[in-house]
Amino acid sequence: MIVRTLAECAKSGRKIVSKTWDSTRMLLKDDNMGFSFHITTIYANSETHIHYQNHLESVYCISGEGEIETLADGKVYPIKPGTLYILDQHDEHLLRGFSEMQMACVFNPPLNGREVHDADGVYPLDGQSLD
Ligand code: 9YT
Repeated sequence: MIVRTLAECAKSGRKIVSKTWDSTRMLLKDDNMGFSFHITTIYANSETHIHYQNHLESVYCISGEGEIETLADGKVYPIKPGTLYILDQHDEHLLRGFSEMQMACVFNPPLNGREVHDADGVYPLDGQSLD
């Protein structure tokens, strides 16, 4: 069994900081679970363009308020504590944080560790690992 805390993970190099978010990757590919698990902070008053063409992701909002817009149809869905959104179609989207949002995220296939979005909002499949 593996036990980790968010504080330990954040201190041990698992926290990746981007322009509009940071994410502590608590469970990664090398744990061999078939998915990765991250605690992500979306910054207040931010907009992030995301398109996970190589991954499926589900995101649960723990705290904060925002919205997600799917670009294919222009639909906008509010996000508040208790909301889970499921990107089952590799949906290209804009994620907006009105206040700071704490999110729990699961990725399949799992991330390696150091991935950040490229110019198209994509993570590569062969991202760099933490070590
Ligand atoms: C919600 C979302 O996708 N935010 C971007 C960061 C991502 N969750 C990650 O890499 O952990």
